[in-house]
Amino acid sequence: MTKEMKKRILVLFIAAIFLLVGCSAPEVPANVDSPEEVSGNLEEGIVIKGLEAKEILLSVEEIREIESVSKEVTSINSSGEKNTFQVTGALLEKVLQRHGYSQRDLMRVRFVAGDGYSIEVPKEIIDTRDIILAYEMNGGPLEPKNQPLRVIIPDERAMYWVGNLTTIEVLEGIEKSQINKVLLLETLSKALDAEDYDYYDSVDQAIKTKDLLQQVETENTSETVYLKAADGLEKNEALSIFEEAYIKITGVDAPAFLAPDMPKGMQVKGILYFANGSTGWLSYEKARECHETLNFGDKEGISIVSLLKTLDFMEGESYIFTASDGYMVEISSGDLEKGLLYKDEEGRINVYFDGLPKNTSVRDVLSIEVK
Ligand SMILES: Nc1nc2c(c(=O)[nH]1)N[C@H]1C(S)=C(S)[C@@H](COP(=O)(O)O)O[C@H]1N2
Ligand SMILES: [Mo]
Repeated sequence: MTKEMKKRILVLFIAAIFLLVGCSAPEVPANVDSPEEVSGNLEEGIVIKGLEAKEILLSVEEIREIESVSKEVTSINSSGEKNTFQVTGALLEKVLQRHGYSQRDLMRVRFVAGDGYSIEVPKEIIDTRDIILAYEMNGGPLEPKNQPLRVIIPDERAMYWVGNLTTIEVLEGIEKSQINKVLLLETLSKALDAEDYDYYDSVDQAIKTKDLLQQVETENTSETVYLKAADGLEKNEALSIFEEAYIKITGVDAPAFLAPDMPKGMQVKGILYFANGSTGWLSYEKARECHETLNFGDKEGISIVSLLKTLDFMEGESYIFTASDGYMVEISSGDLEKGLLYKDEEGRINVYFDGLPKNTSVRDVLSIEVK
């Protein structure tokens, strides 16, 4: 068997596995074969998954036959800049209506591209915006990288404008579970192996997301990871994508969610926290940027109460603070407002309760949990 044949069989095998488990399309390794050879007819159309037991296949031709809309549309980029385009395409609503559905019935949708890019569109957008499957832009064909169809959601961020569309995944609605345990990324990182990670011109340190996720018992996990950046960006990422990536913990943009082969637009910089199931992972450094400073004597940090509010943390009668060495303290909810999370000269993150006995201070806090 030639090397080329082996490669080809490997690619087909990987594609078959992903089709079987029905998770979102993986990025095809750039150095193997081109995506067209793997997805075959997908190049000429799209697949809608999750609406019916069977996938709905739609050719671009069929989409072009649907009543078209031509509109001037505006996108917003990450720095708030606006760009205007003229687009022509079909409304997703019309496409869905042909199959007896309506956009408003959908809870969550994930658009998946052939180049490995994908993004989930939140319910608020599904409920309020037109979603156009565009095949023309500014009076001509789409740029080659965006063909054959590009999702256009007028007045929304360009990150939702998925080009090179291959799959529309209709996802089940989820009840966002409340966080009842939060781990401090900075403390946790010290106990985990970090790898060198090339980031533009520097070599930073990154931890496998799997190693972070493994810190909790897996019972309460969900198939989605929620990420919130310090600048306000919120995102849901598929667990299958999240767990194959890294959290870069040093250098510019840290903490950042990324992977060497992940499209840039899917990376999340300056993470405040992320959550899976009822567990959250928090960056103290970013929380410090997002909260007012609280001072007790010479200690300066953030209020535990306001931090837990930011996380929309579950309320309880008492809370357990655990240190990296296993030391544990239980604090009743009435005393929580006396709590300060701060960083000491040695870079450790500690909790201090003003006016409570000294043994309630926890050095090198690893987690906070509702009892
Ligand atoms: N297929 C695909 N679509 C994509 C992306 C991508 O990497 N691949 N990036 C998204 C992001 S994050 C942005 S900001 C815009 C960039 O659009 P532009 O390349 O037209 O400027 O496309 C979005 N759609
Ligand atoms: Mo982007």
